[in-house]
Amino acid sequence: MSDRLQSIIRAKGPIKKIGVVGMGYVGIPAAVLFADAPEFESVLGFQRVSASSGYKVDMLNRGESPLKGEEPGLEELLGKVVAAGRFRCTSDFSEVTACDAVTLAIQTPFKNPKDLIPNFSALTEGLRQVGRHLAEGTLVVLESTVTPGTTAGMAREILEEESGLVAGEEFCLAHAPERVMVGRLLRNIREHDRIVGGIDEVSTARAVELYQPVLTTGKIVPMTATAAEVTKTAENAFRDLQIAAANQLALHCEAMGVNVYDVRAGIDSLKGEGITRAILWPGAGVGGHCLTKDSWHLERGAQVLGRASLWYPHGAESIFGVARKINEFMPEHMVHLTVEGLKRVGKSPKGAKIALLGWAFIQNSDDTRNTPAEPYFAALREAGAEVRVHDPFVGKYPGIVVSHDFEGTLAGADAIVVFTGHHHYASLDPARMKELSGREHPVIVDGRNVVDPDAFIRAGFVYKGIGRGDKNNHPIR
Ligand code: SAJ
Repeated sequence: MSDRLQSIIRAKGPIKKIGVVGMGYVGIPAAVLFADAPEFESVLGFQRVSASSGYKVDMLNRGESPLKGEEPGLEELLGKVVAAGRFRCTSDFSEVTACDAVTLAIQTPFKNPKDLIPNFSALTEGLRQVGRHLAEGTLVVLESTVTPGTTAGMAREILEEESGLVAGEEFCLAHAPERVMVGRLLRNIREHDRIVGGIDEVSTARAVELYQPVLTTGKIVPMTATAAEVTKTAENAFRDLQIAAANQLALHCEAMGVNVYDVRAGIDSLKGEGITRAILWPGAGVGGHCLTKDSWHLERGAQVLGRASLWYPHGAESIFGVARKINEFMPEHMVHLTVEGLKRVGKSPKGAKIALLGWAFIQNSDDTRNTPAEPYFAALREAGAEVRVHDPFVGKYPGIVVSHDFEGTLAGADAIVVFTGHHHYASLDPARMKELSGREHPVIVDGRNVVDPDAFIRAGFVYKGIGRGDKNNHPIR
């Protein structure tokens, strides 16, 4: 515990002015919630004037949210705090000096999913900007998802280098990972428990002071900065692992001629004190910007921070890495099911017309980040098929024509493949779809358990479904 930092904080008094760097879907709700808390005086939103995001500064200062999609309560709250003069957006980072606390909510994608090297360039730039104008006694908090070791490592080094101040002695430093989800940004910040981890106890206490006022039902969960980084990456790695376990079980059930959904219901029936199975759902793959990268952040953290070499039983690969491989295999398996289905009616993918239903990575959303449909689309195109994409929520996607014309997409289709569980696909009519396809035995590949196999088999379809070992070799009607 640094007495020096403790006395600096005491002399500075309670947090009043807050800066939030990065006006995105993490920073904006955080900023307006801080601005609405009576414990604080004012909030500055910092946004660099980049080609892609510079427009947000004026938009936010007009009280308009630049975020797409429905975010209950956000626009009203933004208008309220702007009108009250409690929130302002700026691109002038020199105003950081006046802040008692500064949070950084800057995205940390992978340069490309193949090499799994995080792209920290935007975060690094934000840290340099904050460091250059950092005043003694300020609390700096990273909210971005980072590789464990980053806060007490790279972030600390940059802030100290730029400010000439010493973290833990002259300023506070912490990690408080965001748990926002599109469509419930404000609710998640208020209601989810908040992991808050400082590089030392004074920093943790100062960060608790910052976040406590914005929580309603959420509780603060204090720990060290590195433990907070591990928590964030691991909570998503565990979800990815659970999904991978369901996917591996589905593949086994296909091999054993069993319906994985019967097995899933059976496993789920085991209940009682202290018993958990939490079996999730098998499917066509795992997309999004969380689960596809956080396991690799966790692995990298273990490698970077792990002082001794990592020990796995008999040199085995990390279970989180294996889980990623299984989930990334599922789109390949969808290709396999499509090819097998076509083969049953004497066709090959070459020259086949495929109707791909669903491009968004998650049901009833337009979010397409890391969609598992993309590797499927590329593989089938590579095999010489014509793939037409339908998605009622997705407007456009680079290099892909996404149609909203369901019947047009199905016209002449040799195979119809469900990739996303949009509610539009929950009540598909086999007779109508067969008619639209114009084929005697069209193939239906169900990646999200949305169709009734028997209804489609009776209508003359060749059915293939993830985990449907009980149906995948049915006699063709
Ligand atoms: N998926 C499955 N089977 C499942 C659940 C999901 O295949 O049983 C697939 C989805 O189709 C999608 C991908 O996994 O392609 C991710 O789905 P998700 O429900 O995990 O949604 P995300 O990626 O938006 O995850 C976010 C995360 N939230 C944050 O990082 C703050 C995650 O921690 C949450 O658990 C998740 O939302 C949630 O529960 O909604």
